[in-house]
Amino acid sequence: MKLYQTYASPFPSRVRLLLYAKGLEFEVIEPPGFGGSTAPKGNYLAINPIGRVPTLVMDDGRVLPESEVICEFLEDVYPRPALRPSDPWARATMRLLARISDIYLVMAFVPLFDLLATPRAGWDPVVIDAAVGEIAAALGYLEAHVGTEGYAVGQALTAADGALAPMLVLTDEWLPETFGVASPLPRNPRLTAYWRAVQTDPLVARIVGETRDAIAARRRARTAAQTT
Ligand SMILES: N[C@@H](CCC(=O)N[C@@H](CS)C(=O)NCC(=O)O)C(=O)O
Repeated sequence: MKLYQTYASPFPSRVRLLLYAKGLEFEVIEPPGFGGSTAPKGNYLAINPIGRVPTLVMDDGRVLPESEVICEFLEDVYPRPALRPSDPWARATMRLLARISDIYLVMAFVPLFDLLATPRAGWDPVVIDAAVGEIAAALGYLEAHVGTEGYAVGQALTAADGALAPMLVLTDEWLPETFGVASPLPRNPRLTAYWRAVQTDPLVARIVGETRDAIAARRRARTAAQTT
């Protein structure tokens, strides 16, 4: 299997969590034109015309984009260890948390990602404040459903943890470091307790560490570009 992806991106990270958990071997390919690079995406668009990461390519050449669909596929084909609860309510909660993250939390970050492509001096505080407000609202939606027993759902790792953990790195670390604003996470006691607890899971810690390292590398690259 090949996974086209970048380490700083939240969507591929949730797929890596499943691949790690299930002990599957895969080759990582980082396509051009991501992470602030203006390089053309080139041949990658022939593999995934959507032009986003991740994309899973099977050994027989079959291509599967979209992180949620990839995770469901991996769960169907490699059911052990299970990262999808068997109880229907727990399973629905897992999907709900991932969906809230994708639709509300990730989308709230988009105006901030867009600012990164522009000089810092021109960053509009109104845009930043509005985005932080949307992020805070999305955290409130997660707060209403996140688990209280150490994981997003119940007492075991599920795909929802792969959706939430990289987004909480962005929320609690990248957002304050990049824009000089307070993290809105502490206003949500359940989510805060979840975030502290889930990082003790070694597989979550692995994708969190990879996300942090990739964000730091991008920050160094951006700083170097601005000072040259
Ligand atoms: N719905 C897609 C979203 C994937 C997505 O938006 N990925 C971002 C990176 S996290 C991306 O590729 N953005 C386009 C770009 O960076 O050029 C999924 O779940 O896989």
